[in-house]
Amino acid sequence: MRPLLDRSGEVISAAEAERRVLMLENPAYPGEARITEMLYAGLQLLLPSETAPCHRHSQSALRFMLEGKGAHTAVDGERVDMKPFDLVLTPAGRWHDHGNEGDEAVIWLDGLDIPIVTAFGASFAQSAVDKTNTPAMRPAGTSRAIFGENMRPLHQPAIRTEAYRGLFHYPYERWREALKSYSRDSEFDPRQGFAMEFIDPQSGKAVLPTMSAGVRLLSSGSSTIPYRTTESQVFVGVEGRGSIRISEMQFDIGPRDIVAAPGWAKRSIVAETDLVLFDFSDRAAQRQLGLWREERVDGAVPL
Ligand code: 1HN
Repeated sequence: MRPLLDRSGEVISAAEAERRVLMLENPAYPGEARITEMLYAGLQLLLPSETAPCHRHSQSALRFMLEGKGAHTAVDGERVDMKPFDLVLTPAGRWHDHGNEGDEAVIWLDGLDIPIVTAFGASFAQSAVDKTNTPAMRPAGTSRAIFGENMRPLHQPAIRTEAYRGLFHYPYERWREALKSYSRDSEFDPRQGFAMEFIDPQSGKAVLPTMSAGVRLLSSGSSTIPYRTTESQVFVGVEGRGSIRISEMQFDIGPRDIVAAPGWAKRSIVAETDLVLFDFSDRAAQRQLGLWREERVDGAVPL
């Protein structure tokens, strides 16, 4: 994808595009901007001094940073600096904009629930009136400082009427430390590896109403057994090398490579070296609708 992204930076500016994103379209759904049945993914490029103007929409989004320094995202006017392999959320209905004040090109993966929102006919979007970026409404890092310590305020204001209050930045250095400690302290899950899910600390549930996100570690030489679930997943390589087998196909994966698995396809992972992967999926949406299933150990389909 890298040469195509470089080329996109030459042919269109972020301002012209609103968002300069190469959509990762699954050839099974031509023209539909889907990477799986119910997920959208794209690669967004922001060049030095570019901004992506402020807007909001009924789709929820997550950003998984891939490369470059100096970019930020603001959610309802609170900025976070985005570093490689940080997870940043822009929940449905929240104003958000991006900027790159550094001197390097910045690239991240956008994961959105567009096909889900489209299926329900519930798509809405709005530009900020003056198209300028949201003013800084509270100091950078406020949300992490409040919600990043396993605490939540007793007083919970009506969430739609005020600026977003919740965790929306999960830095690489913090989640990597958690994953390391978990893997040292726990038994290897033969179907998932050492896998952890990001949560919304206020509810203990998935980070977004429609999308779940997580990370996993497989140590060098280890592998998982074929496993299937109704959720579709988009995997992103973070550290190390290995491969992901989906049904009868095998894909190599290394840092920043992206592999998509459709729902109910068998997945297994092989780690050639210590392998760290990020993934996001539609598990949260399926759980809310009572649809999520996984194959039982005996191979039976649970209804
Ligand atoms: C969007 O708002 C972003 O905010 C990226 O960076 C990709 C694709 C479709 C609809 C909205 C962004 C998007 C998007």
